[in-house]
Amino acid sequence: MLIQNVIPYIMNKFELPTLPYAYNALEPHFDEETMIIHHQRHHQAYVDNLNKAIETNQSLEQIMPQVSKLSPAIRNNGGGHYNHSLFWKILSPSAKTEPTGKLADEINSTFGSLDKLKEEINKAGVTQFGSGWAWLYVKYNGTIAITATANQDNPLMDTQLTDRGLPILGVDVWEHAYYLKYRNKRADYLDAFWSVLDWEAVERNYEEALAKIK
Ligand code: MN3
Repeated sequence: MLIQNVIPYIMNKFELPTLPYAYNALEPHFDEETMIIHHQRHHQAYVDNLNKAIETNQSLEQIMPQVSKLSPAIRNNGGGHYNHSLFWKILSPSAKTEPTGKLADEINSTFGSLDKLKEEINKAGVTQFGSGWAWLYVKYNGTIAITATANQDNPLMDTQLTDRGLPILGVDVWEHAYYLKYRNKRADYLDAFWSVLDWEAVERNYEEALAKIK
């Protein structure tokens, strides 16, 4: 009996990351109940279903760029695990509210201002039809850009015909991310997102992305 309990555990390569803050830490912007369900049920389900579908020992970063050759279950659940892991890491109850340094300069030269960037990401999120994500990502030429993807796709995936690169900021616009508190008002949820987005984490992602494409 024991071995049957041990083997599935060993085969579970991917694990739900622990949140670096309490479920109620992002109140009142992101409510506790949504955070609990989003993390413990939605993200956990992506992890569990990815573990059932996975056939390789590769990392998520290795899987994403060749996802077109793999099963839809790996695309959907691998994307779900990757996207949510990034999402939790860029949120914080003590969020740094503005970027500084090189990323701030890049945002100003690309979009004109931080407010303009927020406007563009909000627009990408609101106009994404159905479920998906809005992204700020680093293109392989080192510039930054905004896009939106459907379902659990992301700019790393080779299923993306355009807008490919390394995500540094992602905002979940699936209804499960906001419906309990914001009902059908996705725009209000996107406005609230900026209050809990930690620009320090985005800056770290930006530096890491630049180092990877060098
Ligand atoms: Mn989600």
